[in-house]
Amino acid sequence: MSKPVVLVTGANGEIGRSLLERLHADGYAVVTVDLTPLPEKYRGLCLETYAGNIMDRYLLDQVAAHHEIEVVFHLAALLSTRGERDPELAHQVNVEGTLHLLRMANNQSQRLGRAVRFLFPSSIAVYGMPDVAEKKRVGRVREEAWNVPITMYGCNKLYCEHLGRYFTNYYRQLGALSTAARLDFRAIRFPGLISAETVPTGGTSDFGPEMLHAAAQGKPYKCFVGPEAQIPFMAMPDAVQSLVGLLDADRERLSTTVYNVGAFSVSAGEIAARVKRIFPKADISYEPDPVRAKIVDSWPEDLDDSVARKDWGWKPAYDFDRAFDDYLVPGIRARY
Ligand code: AKB
Repeated sequence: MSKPVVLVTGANGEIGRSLLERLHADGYAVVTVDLTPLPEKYRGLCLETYAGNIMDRYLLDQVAAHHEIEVVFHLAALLSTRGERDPELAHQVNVEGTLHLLRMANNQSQRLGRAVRFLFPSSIAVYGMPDVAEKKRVGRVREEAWNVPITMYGCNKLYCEHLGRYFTNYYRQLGALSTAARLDFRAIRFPGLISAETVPTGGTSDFGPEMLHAAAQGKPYKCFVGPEAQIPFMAMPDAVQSLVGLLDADRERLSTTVYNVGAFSVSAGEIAARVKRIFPKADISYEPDPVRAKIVDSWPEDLDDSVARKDWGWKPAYDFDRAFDDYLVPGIRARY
């Protein structure tokens, strides 16, 4: 039997690289699209790699024509800080790009006569807490609360969650194709992610991974938020596990299309203290950027992921201690 084909966009990014290793190990045939060519190490894990833009509909049609894609992981996006620097571009990439992928996956579902599963990384950026006092008072947020983002990226992610739900349940509900197979959209709202392999670019939760990677390289780090700024974080293996866990979940067990996933919630100061325990010479100082700090303050302190736990058995393997002791420190020491 041939292996199911999985398309991964943004495969050369932070989540993408770790996900490729997992999909390859799980026996999928992986096809990738990314603006930049994949390094040799990752190309070897793929059936085919395309260097190109998700805004290029011709490229996507070509990819779909050559492969019977059964699963899409649409990871390509402009993150929150980058998005504030160029909001129109963020809208194009994050919303129009996602629309292209949804259209492609839906056409593919009709061609195959069954639902293509479409996995979408959403974010804590869809939430908008009015101020730090309210953020502290609320603590863990549920999916349906505080959906008033203050960044273009957050607005884009929230709208794309709705687009995915629409494509899954209502796409062309009045047309001749109203009974044709539709795609099966599943989204995860990620906290800030920390990887031992890669440093993210253009995000606002980047202070966590940047602090650690700078210290490991003996470089000074000026943190763009104050030590008290707190959001939830997750180690990359848990992020990959959550995507694969949701992919594998039976449709009947899913009560919604969008799920929070949590792991641990820590402040910038707690991360800095932890980093200094490992790298005692780490030179970490604080130079808060008022806008980036405000964005972090608008994100919840923690996520209520009880629906994901109940529906598809989500459970993180890494708390703060284990993330550092068993994953980040060994990985980062091997890397630098
Ligand atoms: C960002 O900082 O933009 C992302 C996110 C929280 O989704 N890492």
